[in-house]
Amino acid sequence: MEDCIFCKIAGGQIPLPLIYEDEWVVAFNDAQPQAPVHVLIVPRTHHADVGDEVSAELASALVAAIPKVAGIAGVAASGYRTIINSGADARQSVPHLHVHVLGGALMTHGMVGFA
Ligand code: DGP
Repeated sequence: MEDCIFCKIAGGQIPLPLIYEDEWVVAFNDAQPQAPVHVLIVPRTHHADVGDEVSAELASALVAAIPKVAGIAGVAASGYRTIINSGADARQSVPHLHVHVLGGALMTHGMVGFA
């Protein structure tokens, strides 16, 4: 999709070092990391959020990429959290479906903070 930053990264128009890539997704470091490890897994095709229709193959590939990325990032054994933000209350800032993979340090018990 034109003017979508993640489409441009996934399509190579904005070159970034990729941590992982396959037929369905690319993964790269978040530009504003919120953990020692903070990787984004992004479908190559444009979907606004997790409520947008995706094929079973893409859904499967997106989930399958999570442990692969965690392994490459070195947090598979220590543990990691995955987050998919959707919409305004979740403060989704890039309207292209993506999975955050966060880890590298012990997290607090609470999963969310409210404004
Ligand atoms: P979300 O709030 O779930 O939409 O998260 C979007 C994330 O994307 C946010 O943590 C910052 C990151 N981000 C936005 N633009 C870029 C970019 O151009 N490059 C990279 N590496 N990350 C980006």
